[in-house]
Amino acid sequence: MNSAKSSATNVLGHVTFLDGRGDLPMIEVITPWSTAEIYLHGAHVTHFKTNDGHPLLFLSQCSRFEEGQPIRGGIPIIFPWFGPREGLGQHGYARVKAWELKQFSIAPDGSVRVRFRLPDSPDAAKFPACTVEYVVTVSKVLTLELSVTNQSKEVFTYEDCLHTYFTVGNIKDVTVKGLKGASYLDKVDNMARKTETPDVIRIASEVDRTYLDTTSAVEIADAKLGRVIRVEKENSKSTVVWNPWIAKAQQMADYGDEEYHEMVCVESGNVGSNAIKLAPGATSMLKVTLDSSPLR
Ligand code: TA6
Repeated sequence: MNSAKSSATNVLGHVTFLDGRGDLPMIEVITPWSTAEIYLHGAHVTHFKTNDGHPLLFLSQCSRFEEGQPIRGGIPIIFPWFGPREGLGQHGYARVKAWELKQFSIAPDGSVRVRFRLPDSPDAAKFPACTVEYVVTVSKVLTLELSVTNQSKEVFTYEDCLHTYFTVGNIKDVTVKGLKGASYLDKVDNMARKTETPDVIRIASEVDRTYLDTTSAVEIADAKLGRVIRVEKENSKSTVVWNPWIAKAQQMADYGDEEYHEMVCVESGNVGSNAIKLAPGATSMLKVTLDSSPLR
């Protein structure tokens, strides 16, 4: 049972600090338009729902909520590398660290802004010194801003990605639009480089594609839930589309065997050849805005 530790509120917006799943500290946000949940573990947004809509984010029923383990679903923060790295594990260390809550504010209209900072750690010491902050703004839409400042005297080359899991009614009734003409690496075909030719992507098997040099917004049209999810991004040249399908779903202990029917990842960042090369003293910010509207 969640136990409220403290809270702050104004006439329209509310922020409550709770013990979440696994007794990990969690922030519950209520605004006039929406609700959200954010864990300090990984600064991980696990829930966002507008008052008149269906939850936007998929969260596996089998997810772990424990130190050192990533949460399966919501919006994992991938930094400073994407994918596997020799001797260092998968998808960087940011998503399994306890981030520091630096500030939160409730605007007069009731929208809520929460700012986190990634603390130093032995993992971070293997990379050039940097300051990493993450700002989550909850209103009618969900806005995410991941900022990296290079505090070292050398160029810092890193990958970043907001690895967002979206809830869908049935994956077979979903189309993903916005990537036509983009070049991608196909992980289910030995990373073969291909070009997206159809107007929309339909998913009827495992899909794991890293689209490169694309700054386009992406729309997920969901016929069963009757909505379109829009993923807008700034300072992002890569988009990853992933659904594990049957075999991969069965291989993941923290993911239900049948959950592939009800989710799709559309991830926004800068990976591979799009990695960020950050000059000493410079700052780079990845911004993603998530919104949904009725399917016309
Ligand atoms: O973003 C797609 C991907 O790289 C897939 O290949 C799959 O590994 C997925 O990320 C999830 O990775 P994780 O380490 O969270 O199990």
